[in-house]
Amino acid sequence: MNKLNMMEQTMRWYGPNDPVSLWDIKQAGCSGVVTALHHIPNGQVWTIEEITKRKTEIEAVGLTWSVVESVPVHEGIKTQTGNYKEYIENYKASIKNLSACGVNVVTYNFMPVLDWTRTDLAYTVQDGSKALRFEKAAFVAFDVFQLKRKGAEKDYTPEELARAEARFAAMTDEEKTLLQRNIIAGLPGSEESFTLEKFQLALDAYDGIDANKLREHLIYFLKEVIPVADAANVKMVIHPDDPPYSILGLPRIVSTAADAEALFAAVPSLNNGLCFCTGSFGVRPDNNLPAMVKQFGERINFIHLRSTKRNEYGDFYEDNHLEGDVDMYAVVKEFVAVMKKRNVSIAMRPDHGHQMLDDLKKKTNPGYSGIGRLRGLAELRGLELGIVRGEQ
Ligand code: DNO
Repeated sequence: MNKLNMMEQTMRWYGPNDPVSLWDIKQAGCSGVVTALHHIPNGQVWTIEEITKRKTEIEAVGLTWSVVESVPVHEGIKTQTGNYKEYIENYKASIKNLSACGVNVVTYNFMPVLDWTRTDLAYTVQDGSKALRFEKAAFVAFDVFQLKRKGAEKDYTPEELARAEARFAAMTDEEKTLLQRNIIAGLPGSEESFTLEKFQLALDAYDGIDANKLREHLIYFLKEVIPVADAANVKMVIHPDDPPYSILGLPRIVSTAADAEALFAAVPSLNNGLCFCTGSFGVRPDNNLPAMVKQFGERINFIHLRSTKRNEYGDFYEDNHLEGDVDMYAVVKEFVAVMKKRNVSIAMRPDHGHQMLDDLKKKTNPGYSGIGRLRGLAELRGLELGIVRGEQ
């Protein structure tokens, strides 16, 4: 078997404070780690010294720093305000420094204000494990009754508003506080955390920035940084919006195949690539995931494998990796074909996992407990091996 054409198995590691250790990741069977220098403030340069320190730590247990997730894009770059030109220069310097240290895949996203968003971080599923969930009625309740965003009602149907009102009326004060915290206090990996007042200010910064304008800003950023990535042999991969549609009146521009096409048409270099997150894209029934893998195969340089289960109200929860709405078999089969054609191995990580077994007694990073991800990884590696061997 040609090992080169199999996915490189990795897990995200949040650094020295992560309750899941590098040894845990190694014992899960990974060869690589996905991490970031979370202690460096957004917008500042990642120095060679800091990168080397982290890299040495990872290599000490025999793992590789395969992918950076993420070098965050400062809000100033997204809104093109303040010192954004300086932040772009700093971003370029970080790309060069990462390359000098041999770290050549860099993830980022361009979601305004919030990174990934959920309303419930401990949704108990049928087997007693806990999953992350986005409940539309709770989200609308936050927007309309807690944040009291001006004009929010206009973004929802009368049915959605009625459901949100009933949902909010039935919540205890404790539940209301928790809901607000889940949405704005920052999930692991998000580089921002807000109070309600600061949150409104952050939203206000997008007054007058619609999807077209935001896309212009992203393309401007890409035209600046991709030539640097080209020279440094760094693959930039953008993570899709999660959930993949506009929220809180904010534009979101990496939700569909057409969105991705627009970015690649504007900046054709293959280093302008995609982090293919099945859990994010998969929330939309109009995204055909295997077809998207085929279409963007030459630009996908990092893979997040996860499945969600949606209902008719716009809610979704994170299902087991081989269940839910994502046809994981078809997606992995398409990736096997892509890697064979390109003769490469693309890094993947089991994206999120349920809190289960012994982890239910521990404090874990929502979505990033050890055992749930180990279950996901074990299932996914078996799936891939079955496909590859079946095709021999
Ligand atoms: C959530 C993650 C995201 C992702 C960023 C990439 O679990 O997939 O936070 O890291 O959007 O920049």
